[in-house]
Amino acid sequence: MITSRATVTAGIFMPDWDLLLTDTRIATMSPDLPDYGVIEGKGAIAIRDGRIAWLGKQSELPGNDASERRSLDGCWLTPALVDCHTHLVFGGDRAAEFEQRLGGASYEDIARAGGGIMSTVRATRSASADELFAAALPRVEALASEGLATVEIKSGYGLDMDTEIRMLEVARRLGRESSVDVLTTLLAAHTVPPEYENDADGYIAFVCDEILPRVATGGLADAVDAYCESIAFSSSQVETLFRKATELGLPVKLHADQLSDSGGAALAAKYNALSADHLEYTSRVGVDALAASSSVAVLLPGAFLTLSETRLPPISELRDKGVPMAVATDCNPGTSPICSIRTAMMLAAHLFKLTPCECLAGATREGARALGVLDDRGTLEVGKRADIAVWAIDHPRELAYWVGTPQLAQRITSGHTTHS
Ligand code: DI6
Ligand code: FE
Repeated sequence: MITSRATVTAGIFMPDWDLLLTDTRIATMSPDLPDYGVIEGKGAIAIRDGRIAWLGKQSELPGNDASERRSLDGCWLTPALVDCHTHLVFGGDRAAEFEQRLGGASYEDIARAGGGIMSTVRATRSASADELFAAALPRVEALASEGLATVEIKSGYGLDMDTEIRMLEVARRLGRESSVDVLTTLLAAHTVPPEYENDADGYIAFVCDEILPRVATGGLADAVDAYCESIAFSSSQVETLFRKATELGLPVKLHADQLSDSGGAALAAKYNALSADHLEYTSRVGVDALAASSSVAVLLPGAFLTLSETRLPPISELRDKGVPMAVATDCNPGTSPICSIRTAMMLAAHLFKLTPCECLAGATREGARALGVLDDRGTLEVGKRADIAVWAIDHPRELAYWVGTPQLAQRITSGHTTHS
């Protein structure tokens, strides 16, 4: 395919490309092709203005004229990775709780005793924007070093106006000052703060009447999330929040059925949520509701592992019903101290029995779908952002197989090489 900015000199077509990648194998992850969406044989990709201008078999390249031409010696190209669910802006850590849990205390016990999310809330409230930024930047760069170009970051450790805003501003700044594109999510409905003890309804009213409008006006969030659980918010409180978010034009998503079946998946589907996340306790009814919606099931094997969970998300039902499945880190100091999308992919294979192809799709195409940006990235297709990971591997199945090995040869974001 040929796009518009090309010149014809003396009758010869001259594609005017910025970067031409040749001698590659290409796993497009296109939903229109089977499995990895592989282009058979030697492939090439041409980039112009940060977008993919042409891709296909090298033998069919319509021209060779590019400002820079790079031969990749048989490396595989995939879409750059996407992490669609993180809480990576936070103060402090919870290593002491980690020890308590290893000693037998449950996550809920610790939360009810004032620890858990609330302990991170205290540390986050007392941290300045610069401190939060300095702590979070290495986490973003760690993800980038694995071939990632897009990350979602949630608020939810402030639970008051100033700190929720500060977290979202820090997340936006990470997007500006790192090499990763950041999408932000307001998760003020993460848990009930002490100021509203025994008044979850009052807190939801405060979030709806004050925090949400300010966040929407300031353009600080791309979506709104909530934690629907017995230790957090009920379905009807979440519905109140979702109605307000929808009214303000913000898409919603939900932490659903992580610790119990609270009907979260069906609730997410009812509000056309971008995604329903966790899903360990989702029932058949919940799976059917997701299948009838456009919501993505986001699987978070790091939290499953950390909480020593034994109840698996209904993977085969989701697969059989054609619900798209994303894989994400859930990077947070309590239930998933994992800042590695490759580790999340590996865990999804081992713990949830996703195929290596589903793991890669989950951290590329389906992650992008869960963020509402699949039209723009998540697969290698003409017109999409040139967010490309270049791998020194023999087959893309290796990406859910190894962790910690130096397989990433280059990372290209919007056409610029940011890791090589
Ligand atoms: N589910 C999770 O896994 C995280 N939040 C949530 O709602 C945990 C956050 C934490 O424990 O700090
Ligand atoms: Fe989470």
